[in-house]
Amino acid sequence: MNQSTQALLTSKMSAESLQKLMTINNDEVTDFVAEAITLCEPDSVWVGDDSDADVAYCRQLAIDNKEEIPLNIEGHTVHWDGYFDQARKKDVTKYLVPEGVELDKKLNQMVRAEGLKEMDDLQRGAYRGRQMLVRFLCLGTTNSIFAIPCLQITDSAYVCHSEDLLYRRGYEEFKRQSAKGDSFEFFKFRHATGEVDERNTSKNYDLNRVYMDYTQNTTLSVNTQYAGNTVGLKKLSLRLAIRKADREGWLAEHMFIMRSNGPNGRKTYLAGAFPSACGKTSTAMISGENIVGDDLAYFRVIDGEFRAANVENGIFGIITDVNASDDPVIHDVLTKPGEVVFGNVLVKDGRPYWLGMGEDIPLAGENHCGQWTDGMVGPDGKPTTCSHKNARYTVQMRDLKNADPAWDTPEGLPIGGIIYGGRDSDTNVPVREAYSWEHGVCTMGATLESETTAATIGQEGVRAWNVMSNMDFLSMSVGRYIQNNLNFAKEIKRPKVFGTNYFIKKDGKFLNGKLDKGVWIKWIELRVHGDVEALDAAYGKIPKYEDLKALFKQVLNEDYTEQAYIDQFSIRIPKVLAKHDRMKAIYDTIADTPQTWKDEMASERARLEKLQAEKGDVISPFDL
Ligand code: GTP
Ligand code: SPV
Ligand code: MN
Repeated sequence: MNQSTQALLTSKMSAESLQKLMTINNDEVTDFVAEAITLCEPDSVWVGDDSDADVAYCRQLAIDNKEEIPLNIEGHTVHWDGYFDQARKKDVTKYLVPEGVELDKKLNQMVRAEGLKEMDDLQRGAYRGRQMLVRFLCLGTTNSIFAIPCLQITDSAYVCHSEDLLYRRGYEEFKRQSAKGDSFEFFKFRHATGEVDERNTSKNYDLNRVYMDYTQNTTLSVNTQYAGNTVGLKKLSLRLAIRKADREGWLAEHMFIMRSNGPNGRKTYLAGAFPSACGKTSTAMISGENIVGDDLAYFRVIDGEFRAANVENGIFGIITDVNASDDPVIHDVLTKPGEVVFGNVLVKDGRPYWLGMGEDIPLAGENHCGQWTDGMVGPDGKPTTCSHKNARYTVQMRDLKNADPAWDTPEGLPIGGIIYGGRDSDTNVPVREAYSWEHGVCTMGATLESETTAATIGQEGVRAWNVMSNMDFLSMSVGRYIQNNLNFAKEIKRPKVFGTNYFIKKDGKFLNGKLDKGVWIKWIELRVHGDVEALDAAYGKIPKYEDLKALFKQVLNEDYTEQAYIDQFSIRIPKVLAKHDRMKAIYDTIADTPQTWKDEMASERARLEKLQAEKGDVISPFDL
């Protein structure tokens, strides 16, 4: 370290903080810290390690700073994001690309030098009068093949506190990797709160920016509080991880991982990709099954096996509709003492309330609008609700009673099935199985469509293509990403692939209850092991009536009628073909669409057209 850097660090931090930084002894770390000090001009700098005392410091600071307000129950706090900052904002989220480079026409990108200049201007002096916090964390289990060390710089204690709940501590990991001598790869995040109002929400939200400088494994964000834009290890890191995985031959996915419990104590691990707010947490939390992770999964081949690890250490989950009968485990955590951060719920007399909680909700209180009363119109002229639809909670895995005891295994868990699902009101059956890995990846993963939700800003309910539910986080060309998925399991025993749709409707009403997914998962578990037969529906294999009837009885103690089966599992060939047309139109514009994708789609179309010629447009599953 040169003398001026040394002088800069010494002038801003305590001897203790400096010592922590020096112990890591890595120039890239020191430079990133020094650069942030020079640019953002904090009053002081605090460096944290893995000690409980440092974790407690951030937690308390979030309360002292009023970024989190304590609630009545011990350990519970609420955090506010601004009215316009309730979700990820896609139009200001961009990749910074070197001049002349194009990642993919479908990705939001800008010239790196321009983006860096804009970000520097927005973050310059942003820490004045504030403390800069430096934290070391880890994606995946530390000291494992999945581990990616991460360095977070921010002036938000809420960001640090969230990361302490959601990720593994990483200071010792940095020390360990640093001690090996060679430089090692880690991710770096610099977030600046920017100017805030009395509720600690950004005044200059129109200047919210989230930029990925992937050439430096760095992300930069400013003028936002919503965790999806600020917590570096969540979606910001996913965008970097997808590129790292591409370089190293593994996969970084927007997926839950769960253990489904089969007959005779059999344990089957499943992973599933559903776009934001389409059921990952709800699936991983199904009663009687066990959660491994609910949002981010890394896949690696280890000793010839397809293995998956939860990248995270907690859940940043949607609170809407969480209630005692549908989600007993989460509901329990949210109503008992223990560490919980609520975001953008309604608070009245120190108690949180939210949409779909199954209780009477006060007609006034404090929420994402500020002081709120029922019937109030928001600053955008739109009607408001008691809590935001994308209101969330943050909790740790260790507090979940249904966490699989093996969830944190350093070598990950063996995957038997992969599931792709989206919000689809009129096309796909609730569950079907692909004929092969290639068929599944191409016709279920790469063609995933979903109706947009409140997890991103913009109109809801618009059908949008969302490849593997990773479209928002894709940081390279679509064709290459699909090819990587195809290649990944080439040489090994492949998981079976399934497509689900929890959201099929008839006459505007959902055909399934929220708990029905428990039945689809049990059917998937049985199919992974070939325990039940299935019917060929030309675009995959679907369950037989008698198997579902038995499973509905076993899982939900419900009688599943033939009519329900017909309504849910009829093959709507014109709708499926229309989807083929939409996909063809998209993939025709992609230069590097894999040949396998074209072949799989062409043979599926031929099978569907043949079935249509034989049996008509809409085919009852009893006629297959
Ligand atoms: P992210 O955290 O944004 O990645 O979302 P997620 O995929 O984990 O979604 P989550 O499971 O939290 O579900 C989001 C919303 O979908 C919740 O408000 C649920 O009530 C609703 N939902 C989940 N499953 C079902 C279902 O089977 N049917 C219906 N109609 N709604 C569901
Ligand atoms: C999602 O939007 O997919 C989430 C929440 O899981 S966040 O990424 O934090 O916005
Ligand atoms: Mn997500």
